[in-house]
Amino acid sequence: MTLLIDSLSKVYFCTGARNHELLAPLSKNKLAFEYDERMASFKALGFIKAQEAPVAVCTTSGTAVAECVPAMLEAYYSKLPLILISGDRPKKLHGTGAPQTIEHELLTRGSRGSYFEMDLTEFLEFKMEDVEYPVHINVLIDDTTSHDQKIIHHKNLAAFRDFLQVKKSPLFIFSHESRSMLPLVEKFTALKIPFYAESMSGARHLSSLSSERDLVTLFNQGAFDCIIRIGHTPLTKIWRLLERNPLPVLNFDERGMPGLSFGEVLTYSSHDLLQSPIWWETLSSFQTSPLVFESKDLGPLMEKYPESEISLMRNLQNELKEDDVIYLGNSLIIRFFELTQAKKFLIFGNRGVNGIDGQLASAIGLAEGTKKTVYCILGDVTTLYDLSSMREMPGNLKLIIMNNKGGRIFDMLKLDKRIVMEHGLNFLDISQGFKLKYTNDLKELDDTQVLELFPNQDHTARFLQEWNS
Ligand SMILES: Cc1ncc(C[n+]2csc(CCOP(=O)(O)OP(=O)(O)O)c2C)c(N)n1
Repeated sequence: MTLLIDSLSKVYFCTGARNHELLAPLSKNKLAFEYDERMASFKALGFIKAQEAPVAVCTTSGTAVAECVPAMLEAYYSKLPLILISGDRPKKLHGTGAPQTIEHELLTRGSRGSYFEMDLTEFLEFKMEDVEYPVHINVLIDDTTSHDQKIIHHKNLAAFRDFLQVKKSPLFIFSHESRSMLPLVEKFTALKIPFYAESMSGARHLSSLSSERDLVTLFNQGAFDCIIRIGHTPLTKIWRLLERNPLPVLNFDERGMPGLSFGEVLTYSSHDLLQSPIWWETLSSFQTSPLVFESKDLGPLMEKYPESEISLMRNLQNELKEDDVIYLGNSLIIRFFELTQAKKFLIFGNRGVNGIDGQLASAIGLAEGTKKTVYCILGDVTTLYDLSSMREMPGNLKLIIMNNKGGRIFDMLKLDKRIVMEHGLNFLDISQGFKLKYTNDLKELDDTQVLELFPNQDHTARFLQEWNS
């Protein structure tokens, strides 16, 4: 019996970071690269019909797996040999709210004949014996280090007082919640305690740490002796670093989730904290010294690399007004927006499990629910994923596409070039086909419905290299 990784008539490989480790072993088969899992899994069904042989679709974690369920259902009721291979996060992160971590096993119940869960080594040796099609193989890929820290749930704010009692230099992070966190952060600023507020918190403009770069530098220098996170699972890189270099973490999370494999949790929202005397008393009696560090300024690099994606994002923000409603997509979009944000905006996005699916549709719903203009900023791959939503865009929605010609987050993560899915497409014809007014000139933003910007990849790469050095 041959190994699964050698025996497939075709693999539709859907791009993602979590399943990236599966790319090299699956490369012995005929490969097709895809970004849309729903489409890829239906293509697999067609290929099965033509070849009468098993075909696999390989996906990253999160909603990417859910997108394969329609094709799995069709395969189940048609008895077709479809194989869904999903890359997953390690078991210790399941149920914690860690980024892009959901219960894959639950998703294919009712649409599969067999289910297997295994680690990477077992996957490399897996032989398809006694399986009922369609099959779901979930591969747990562990890139964390092991430590003996635990998850502790507390019931009341006395735990906050106890936690802070022995700490000298905490880092406060305000991430995001189902509502704006601005009221809490506004009051917090008066305490003069250093903090980092992400864009999605609604209070980015107040953040005492102005860039994630400063935050990471300080973290790596050991400037913090603990992290206090308010809101849902943060976007910042610090959060991923913590899984490898654990510090004591206290979370105020309205969902009651640690977002990591360890940490203390209090099920409180920012609204609860705003009204809690213990929270304010504990903070006002806390002595902290100001952080001493040299903050780097973006200005000179923006002048030097005016066509970088970061510079284009800042130019775009200059055109927007305070309190404008912004919808942010993945992946560099939200990072570069946060990097360059100085104004107060009302910011929305889908940060629960970070899927790139349905982003334009969510922005359309947002626009349908408000009288204000919604500025939806998406990457090109994210826009391509949701093209049918362009058919009917409300008049108060402006779609701004940052077309860097592929999923450039994977370039930044230094992953296999093939999963960037570099392309030369633009959105002119499709916009006009849907009768949407199109421009690629930022100055015409007021008078258009689709604005497409084309960053210069070389400028972006050099900018980031110098910024991070
Ligand atoms: C449904 C789903 N499939 C796959 C992914 C993995 N993924 C994260 S970012 C990304 C590419 C996004 O590309 P683009 O929209 O062009 O933004 P850029 O990376 O260039 O900023 C992909 C495929 C995901 N998050 N969600």
